[in-house]
Amino acid sequence: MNNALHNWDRIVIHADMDSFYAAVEQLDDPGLQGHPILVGSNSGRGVVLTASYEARPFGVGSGMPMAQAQRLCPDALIVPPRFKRYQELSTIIMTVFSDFSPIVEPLSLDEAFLEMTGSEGLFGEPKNMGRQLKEAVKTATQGLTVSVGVSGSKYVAKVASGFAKPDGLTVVPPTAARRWLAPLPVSKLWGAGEKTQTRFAAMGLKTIGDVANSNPSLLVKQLGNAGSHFYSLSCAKDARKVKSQHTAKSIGSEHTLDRDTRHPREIKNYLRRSADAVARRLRNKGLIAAGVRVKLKTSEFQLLTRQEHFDEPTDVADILYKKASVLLSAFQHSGPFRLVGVTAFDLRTVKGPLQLSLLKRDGRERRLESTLDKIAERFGEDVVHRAGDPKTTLGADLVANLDFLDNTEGM
Ligand code: TTP
Ligand code: MG
Repeated sequence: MNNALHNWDRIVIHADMDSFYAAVEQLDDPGLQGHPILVGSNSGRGVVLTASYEARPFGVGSGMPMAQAQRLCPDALIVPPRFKRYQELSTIIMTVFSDFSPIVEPLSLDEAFLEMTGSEGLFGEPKNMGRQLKEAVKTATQGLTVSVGVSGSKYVAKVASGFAKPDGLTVVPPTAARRWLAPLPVSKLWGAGEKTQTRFAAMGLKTIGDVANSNPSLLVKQLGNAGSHFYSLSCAKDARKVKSQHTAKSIGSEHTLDRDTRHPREIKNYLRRSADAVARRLRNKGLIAAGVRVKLKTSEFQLLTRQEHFDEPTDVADILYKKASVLLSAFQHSGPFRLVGVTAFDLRTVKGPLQLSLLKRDGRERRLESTLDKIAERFGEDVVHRAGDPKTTLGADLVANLDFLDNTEGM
């Protein structure tokens, strides 16, 4: 890692699954592999959602009326879509992406940008990042291929991912980007629809290089603000950031009691219930928490909180509870209290390499809790109790129970 890397101020990946719906159908039914297939409804006015790569040489593709596609490619098998299954695989793919970067911007079910700047230490040079990502997607999905573009901006990475489909890997170093774009047609300029393409043609501009070498003020005159946008893109200038999806900042569960209490044992029972609920929701969302906060409200409605970080993030209720119990003894106020709550904060996704050791260490407790999750999912939370669960002794005292997920707070 090496001199070549000095030219990379930024590293952006664009990843796009190959003929996604069709590839999923071929994955699940090996009988379809190697055959031209069209995913879509066979009914009179159905359209093709996507065509497998075996069908594409016949000129069929997304959006085409099914009847027309059948005429062009009579051997193609028509497969009705199974959206739930595509969603399932999309979740797997997006999880893989989040193993590679904390900043992932999904564009659709099968496509996302990944901000990879600064991750050379983990994945090596840009080409290696792309290779490893492709491999990880294939392994996680048991066979699907993704095409990957790696460059120094979103725009060039996006064009690059489409350059060598299917199963492509195209790396365009930022210093070579302008040269690399130059021979491509103006239709590859992001946002250039048919109308704009006609305008470019009228100006005698056929390739992206033609646009880059043209007079920018003339472009603005002809195309308005869009003119300067296209000019920047043609020069491989695109400073847009990869915008990661919003994730919850905290997950909490609290209980308002109908009889105020000052007994630590009673309060701890509520902490235990809240910790169980919070941990279950963390696991459902594939998140781990780096910190936990205990919240108490006094009879006079005074709100008190204590919080602390863990050595390592967790989604294990027992660990949340033990830390919450320690925090409880740090409160100066002796009650009585009318509300008890536990909140997990500083949340991260569970799948990063950092977490492997943690999951192993807490393996037994996690497995137990995951089993409880499944039982709760099937039969309702109320059937799941640990020994000493407050439900059995305090159930009647419980009047309100609020589980929340907060996207806004910054505590
Ligand atoms: P795309 O990524 O545009 O196409 P694709 O993955 O099928 O093929 P490529 O290898 O060229 O990327 O879209 C992803 C999925 O979205 C696609 O498999 C089907 C669905 N889709 C529609 O339902 N309607 C459409 O018009 C398009 C373009 C896609
Ligand atoms: Mg795709």
